This record gives sequence, C-alpha cells and structure tokens, in this order.
Amino acid sequence: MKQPNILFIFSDDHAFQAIGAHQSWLQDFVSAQEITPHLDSLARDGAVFERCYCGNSICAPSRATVLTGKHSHKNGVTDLDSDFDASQVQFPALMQAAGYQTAMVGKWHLNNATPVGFDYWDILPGQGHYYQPDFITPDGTRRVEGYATDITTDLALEWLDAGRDKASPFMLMLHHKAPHRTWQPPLHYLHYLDDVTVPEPPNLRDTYANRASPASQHEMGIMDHMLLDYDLKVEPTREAWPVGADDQPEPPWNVTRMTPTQLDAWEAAYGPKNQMFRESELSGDALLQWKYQRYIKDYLRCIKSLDDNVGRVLAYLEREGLAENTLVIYSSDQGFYLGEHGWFDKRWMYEESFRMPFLARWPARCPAGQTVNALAQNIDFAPTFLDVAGADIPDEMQGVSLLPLLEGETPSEWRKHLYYHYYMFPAEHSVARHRGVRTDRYKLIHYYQTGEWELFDLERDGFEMKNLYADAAYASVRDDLKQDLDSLRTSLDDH
Ligand code: SGN
Ligand code: CA
Repeated sequence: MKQPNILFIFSDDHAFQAIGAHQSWLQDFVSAQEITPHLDSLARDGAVFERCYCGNSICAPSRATVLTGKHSHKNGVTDLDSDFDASQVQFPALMQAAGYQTAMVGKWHLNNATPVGFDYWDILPGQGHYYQPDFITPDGTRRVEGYATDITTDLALEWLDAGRDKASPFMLMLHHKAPHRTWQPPLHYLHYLDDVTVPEPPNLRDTYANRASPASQHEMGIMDHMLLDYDLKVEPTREAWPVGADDQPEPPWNVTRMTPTQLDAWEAAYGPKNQMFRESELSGDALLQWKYQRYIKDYLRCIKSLDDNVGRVLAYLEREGLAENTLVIYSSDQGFYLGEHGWFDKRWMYEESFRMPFLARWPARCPAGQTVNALAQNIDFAPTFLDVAGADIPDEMQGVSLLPLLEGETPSEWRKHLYYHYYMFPAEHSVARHRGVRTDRYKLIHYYQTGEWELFDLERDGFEMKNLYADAAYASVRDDLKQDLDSLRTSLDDH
C-alpha cells in the first residue's frame, strides 16, 4: 500500500465543546450556528474520538508529548518554563527516515529548541501574535502582515503546493495560535454572532462546595480574573496604546501591532459595544453574563476563522486528488473552559481541559461516520504517525498506535486507564499540582501538596460537581482507583 500523507492540524486551546461534531452542552448551538462545518465534515467522513486526553493540560508539555510519545516526566517538559531536550527521540526524524517529507508551520512553543526532523519549518516565536505575527525560519525572523490563522494556512498551502518534493509522501504539522487568549478575531468576524445569545454552561456559577480546596483557590474566573481591558477589550483605546508603539512587555496587547486601517475596523466594532457596556453600569450577575458573552463570542469568532482555514486546506487536498490517501487529524494541545466551573483557561484534570478534540479522516482506510469511545491520549499520537507510515515505534514511547481504532476496531486489550500529572504551581491562574487516573466511568484526583483527593462518577456527574471521595458507597471504587494510580505510576515510571 502506498504510504499515506499525514496532515496534522493542531490548534491552541480549542475546547471540544466548541466543535459541532463533539458531544457537549454547547453542541446544539455550535451546530445550529454552523460554526465548525469543515471540522464537522472530518467526523462525518471519518471518525470522532470522544475520549482523547492529554497527560498534562498545558501547551509546551502537550507539544513535547506529541513529538516524543512520552509523558512530561519522561520528556522533561513538565511546565511552560521547562527546556526541551531536542536530542531525545522525536517522531519527525523517524518519518524522514521512512521516506517522508516533513514540515512544521505555526505555533511551536518549546523553549530553547528549534524543530528537529523537518525539511521545512516556519514557526511563531513563543505564544505568537494574532495580528502581524513574526515567523521564524532557519534563516531568521520576519514580520508578516495579516492575521495569524490565515497566514499559517497560507504558509502550509505554499509548502504543499510548491515547497515539497511531490515524489514523497508528506507529514505536515499545521499548528495554529488560535483560539489562545486573548481571543482576537479576524476583522471580518468582529460582528459574527452579534445578534445571538450563546448558552451558558450549567455550572457557570459553581461555588466549589464539597470539592477539595484547590478549586476555590483558582485565579481563572470569568467574573474575577478575566481582565476588562486586556481580555474583554473594553480598553485600551488607540490613545492608551498608540499605533506604532514598541511591543509591550509580555503578555502582549496586540493592538499595538495593528495597522491604522485594522485598528479603525477594530474600534468601529468594539467602540459602540463598549460604549453601551459602560453606560449600562452592570454589576453582579448581569456583569458576569455580559463578560461571558463577550468572552465566548470572541472565542467562537476565532474558531469560525480557524474552521474556514481548515476548509481551505481540505479543499486543496480535494482539488489535488490527495484527499483519499491523506490521514487528516484535527486536535488541540489541550481543552479549555468555556465558563464551566466559572472558568476560562485549562490546567485541571477536570474534563473540559483534560480532554482534547480529536477528529480524523482517511477515506482509504478509515470507515466514515465512526464514534470512537476507546481511551486515547496524546502519548499515542507519535506512535500512530509512525505506524501509519509503516515505521517502527521506538520502545521508549509510552503511547500506542491508534491505527486499529481508526480502522474501526477496538483491540480486546485496549487500555483501561489514563494517567494525568499537572506540575505548574505556583503560577499564573493558581492551579495546584495534581495527578490522577481516569477510567471509562470514574476519575480520581490527588492534590499531593495539600494531601486532598477528589473522586467523580462521570456517568452520573459529567460536570464534576460532586466529590465522592468520602462517600461510603464509593469506598471500593476509591480504593481500586488508588491502586490503579499506584500501578500507573510504577508502569510509567513517575515517582
Ligand atoms: C499565557 C496566558 C495564560 C495561559 C498561558 C498558558 N496569559 O501565559 O492565560 O494560561 O499562556 O497557555 S496571556 O496573558 O499571555 O494570554 S498555553 O497555551 O501556552 O499553555
Ligand atoms: Ca494551549
């Protein structure tokens, strides 16, 4: 069989709830508004994985796991400040050895490391910018006029069309900055969804009763921690941040990078809405509702443009006769809170950030319309790519190939547990360190710095509002899970 092409589209902070094809409380709205038609088409023509998870819900760690097939404690990237040791085994060089042309375009976000094993790379520095982003290649840095999601797609299409050796199969990693904070939409979508009200998650007003103490010590609340100016775009105005001013210290406020024309359009859209907001002098729950709508609409506007750009690449594959034997995967480095528990951001082992979107299409080998419920994890991505390419999977990789699942089979010995370990505390958003285990039905979390535990029955409590750790009816479930967690730590060598 001819080696297939692989197109891996990986966005930053895309919640599965914001994809029409994934089951969630927001699914009906996203579908009805047709926010993600191209992403949804991947599921229709291929597979949607409803249980794909990361091992550490934050950017650089997830990316290091994708490249190495190993959890954070093995690849060394435990948090955003970790250096990535690029001398360890990474799958792209193995793909090259298997005859592939490889490319990496867009968000990279691994400190002190440039891409290894790529015939072409063109990456955003650090978090990257939405408007007028800089890009880095082996030849240096340049600033490109336009919007990051469009430009990243342009670069990918240019490589597909003219940059690669077409005699070889390709592995293209197309990594978007969107929809990362501060959720800056492209100009043509600044009024998208203006006339609708986005539903709220049922636990937007979570009080964290009966949970372990870390949940209530978060600093990621839409009400209390989302910044009116920076995140919600009420300020600054042109006066506060003059056009052409030097870059602000990180984190950046991107209006400084806008051209005067772009800034005019930006202010024309937000200005009148902000004026109404100021005049209404909202407080209490009305203010929360307003913040949530401003946040979720900007987020979904970024998603809409992401989906348009996915559509551009899918159309290219179709036009060039490449669609049939190209495995297209769409995922994101972790999930994101769209108001669940009152939050934005990620980091927790609770479902919305632990879970990754995962859609896959490969007409030649993957039956259409599949829903896969087997437990998958980002340690599996590298083994999957290698397996699909017909290359050996190195022993040190901790994941397994998802190829059988893609082909519509679940091997009888499939994994029954997922492992999780988050390390970045103290840090922005104040999420305590924790590790845990998830099975089909249950989740056990250990906040090992405070010695607290949480246990959730996901079948009965999908929003994880009731901690059952001390519930006598769940004592044997709890004890079994504790043993499972110990066994996982031993087998994965995380001590
Ligand atoms: C930035 C964001 C945080 C976010 C981290 C990690 N602040 O620091 O809100 O949690 O990135 O995100 S910002 O003011 O710079 O937007 S990650 O995707 O890189 O893990
Ligand atoms: Ca991220």
